[in-house]
Amino acid sequence: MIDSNNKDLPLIDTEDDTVSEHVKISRRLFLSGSTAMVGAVGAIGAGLGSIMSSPALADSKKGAAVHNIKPGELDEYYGFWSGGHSGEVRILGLPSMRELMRIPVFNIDSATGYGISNESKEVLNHTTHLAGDSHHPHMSMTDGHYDGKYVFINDKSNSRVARIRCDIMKTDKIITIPNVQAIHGLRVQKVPHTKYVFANAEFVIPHPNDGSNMFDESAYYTMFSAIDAESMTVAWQVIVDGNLDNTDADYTGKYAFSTCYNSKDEGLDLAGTMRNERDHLVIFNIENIEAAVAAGDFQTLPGSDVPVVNGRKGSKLTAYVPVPKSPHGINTAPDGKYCVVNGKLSPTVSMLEIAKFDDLFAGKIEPRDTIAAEVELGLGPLHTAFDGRGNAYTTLFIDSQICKWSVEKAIRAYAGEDVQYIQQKLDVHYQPGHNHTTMGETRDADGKYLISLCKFSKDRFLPVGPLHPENDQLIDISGDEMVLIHDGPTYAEPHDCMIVHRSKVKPAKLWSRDDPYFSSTRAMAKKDGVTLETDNKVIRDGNKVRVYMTSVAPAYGMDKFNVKLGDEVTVIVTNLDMVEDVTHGFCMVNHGVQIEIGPQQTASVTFIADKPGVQWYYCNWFCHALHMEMRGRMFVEV
Ligand code: CUK
Ligand code: CUA
Repeated sequence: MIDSNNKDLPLIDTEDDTVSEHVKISRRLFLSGSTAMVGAVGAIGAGLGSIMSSPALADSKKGAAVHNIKPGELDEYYGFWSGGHSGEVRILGLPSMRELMRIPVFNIDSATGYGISNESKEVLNHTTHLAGDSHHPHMSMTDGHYDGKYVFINDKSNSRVARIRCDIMKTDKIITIPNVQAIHGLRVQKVPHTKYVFANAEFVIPHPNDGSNMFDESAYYTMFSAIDAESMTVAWQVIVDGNLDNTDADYTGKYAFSTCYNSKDEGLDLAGTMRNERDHLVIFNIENIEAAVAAGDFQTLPGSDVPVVNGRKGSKLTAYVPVPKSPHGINTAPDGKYCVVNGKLSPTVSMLEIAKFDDLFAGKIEPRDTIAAEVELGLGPLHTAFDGRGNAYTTLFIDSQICKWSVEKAIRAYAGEDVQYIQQKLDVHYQPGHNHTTMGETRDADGKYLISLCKFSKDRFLPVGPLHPENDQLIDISGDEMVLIHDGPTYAEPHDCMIVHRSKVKPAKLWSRDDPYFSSTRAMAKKDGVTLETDNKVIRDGNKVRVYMTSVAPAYGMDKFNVKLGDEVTVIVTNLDMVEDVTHGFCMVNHGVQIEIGPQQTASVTFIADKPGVQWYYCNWFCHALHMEMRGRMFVEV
């Protein structure tokens, strides 16, 4: 998002006393506030008169895509939504926009016991923070197609990357990226398969960051990281010049690229980061980087053994292509020919021809020779999506519009031909960041729907207090003309989403009894001589008590057990139900203990028995007509 640069700038005219009357705020008023913001940012609105009006398409054909999915019918697509600073990931069905599931990732979740159960604490590495700022969910790929295996997501606020297993739809690994602060841009290697997850760290910090050189800004830098997708360890890091923002990869497997602002390192304040007329796209040559690491041409930094290579300007591992002002989104077209850099503080997007990158690294051409087109679209271009039919869709944050444009015509216009490359501008409500087409980040872009993730909903929904939902709008792009078909309120800024055809995802209906998610718990039971599937037993080990029980709706295998005041109690529940959708819970009243136990799952939770007497526990997931009766007593002896 535009976070670090524009957060202090007013988006609405607060002097106007009609502003507080929520439902009366007109789009016109909203936009006049935005215009003030343009002025504050700088003279970026100049010379745009010719493209500010929407070219109407007299003979346009509207698409036939629908939003309405009848009760009992299933959606065609899974949408994986970032939960922004809620720290979670959400699954929506498209086109209905129904929310299907929430996956806690960096946050605590009392419904599933994520952050409470021992298994989830292991995922969270026991020490990491139960807060997060998730931005970019991306599914693993094979040969440029989604493979339905994992979804990866970053946490900007605690510099982490998480992996979600798409069979159980649970977070199974989280790592903290060393040597950097604020992991923002994240994408996967598309070809030949997702060996690496690429992650940008946004903020520059001094090295070493031990307090010895805080004020020496020449010692500041940030890094690009490649994470091994299977082992979830950092394979290597690349030092760059400037601040990294977003990233994407190509369809050959050779290159990844990141938008990079403040690349002359001119400033750490708002004015400084916006000073350059041109910033950069940094291209990472994966083969060259791997070769440098293999040859031992790297350093390590204190506290980590990750190989760190030098990719500053002039290095053969990277190339810096100058592009207009504070580029933000970077998006590879599904045909693999171009990547589009979105100017943010410039009305332009730049298209780079990926086939020329080999020559660039061979020194045969200059960086700017890779530019296939650089065209003006409107104010505040942030992200671009593709329909697989040669059209691109760019969000215009300041204009509150989606601009649909022809890739081929943009190239011709840039070459000097008098051709209108803008096909249509559609008002969205309001201030869009990312936008996404169905399957549009893969070779399989099918051009059916476009999602516009709008940062402000303003007057679009019933007011719910000073905090408003965002507005995720569904747009039919199956015809020649974009048609807005649904407003979807969402909570806490989903920066990004991705839309996957349902044929690509095969979630499990029951847990597998040997699922690695609870392998540590199984190992503990084995040590205790307990068979999880049959035993109901209390094991005492000093002041540690392990209570093993089964559950079959509507009863726990044990409706009472005894402990002593002050014991550390671990309750391990194995759900023997084989019926899809019969999930049990375990909640110990007054102890902050709540966990989910899905069908055929084992889950455990540890707490201190710090209250004497009778302590009731009960099942908190509705499982049976006698669900309310699924309960028991812990007797705490003094
Ligand atoms: S970012 Cu928020 S609108 Cu974090 Cu992908 Cu562009
Ligand atoms: Cu078991 Cu409700």
